[in-house]
Amino acid sequence: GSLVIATHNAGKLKEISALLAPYGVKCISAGSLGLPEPPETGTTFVQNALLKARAAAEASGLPALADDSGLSVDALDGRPGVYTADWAERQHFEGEPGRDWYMAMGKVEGMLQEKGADVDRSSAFHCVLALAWPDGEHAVYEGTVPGTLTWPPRGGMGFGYDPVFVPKGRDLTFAEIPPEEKHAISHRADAFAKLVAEQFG
Ligand code: ITT
Repeated sequence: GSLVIATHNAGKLKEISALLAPYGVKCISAGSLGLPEPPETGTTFVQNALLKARAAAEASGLPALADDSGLSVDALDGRPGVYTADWAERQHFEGEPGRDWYMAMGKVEGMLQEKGADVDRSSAFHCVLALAWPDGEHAVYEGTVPGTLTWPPRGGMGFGYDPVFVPKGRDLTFAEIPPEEKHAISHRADAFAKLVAEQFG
């Protein structure tokens, strides 16, 4: 059937469409339906993912999938966390690729460097995928990938904070790893595997 992808982030939309491709689901973007973006008033990834999925399911009358994700830096007590997009001033990844994300990555790096040269650079990406149906039914799936932050940014693939995130066990950043490989290990892939096992298994 059809599924509304309740995101206005082009990078996420591309990844979610690729992850769903093998399952014969017709993806309709929230943007193409002109759905408004609800304010992300939650304080957790789960709350924000559910809020976005429910709003899209109600407005469209179709099942909807939302993704709330972000980067948690150990030495910064988990920040930026649910505020990861806000740190880039909520500019979306269109028109001027990299510009606002560069600023946000620099803000994280600046805060890390203030902690000293031997600061712990451990970090993790988190992703919550929420499915909501027009009748109010819903389901959530959580995924994570551990890694470390590097500076300066490296690589031109992916989106958002990918150029500064080195997944555990690798030397390359997410922006230097081809999409197929990122999709095998990412926080989004981890959450997606759980969704697939339950919904398409
Ligand atoms: P929607 O709410 O419309 O989906 P958003 O960009 O506002 O888009 P979030 O509130 O979930 O989404 O913010 C998550 C941010 O975390 C996102 O904008 C990226 O900067 C970052 N992020 C999430 N997943 C990422 C990934 O796989 N690679 C790099 N950065 C990622």
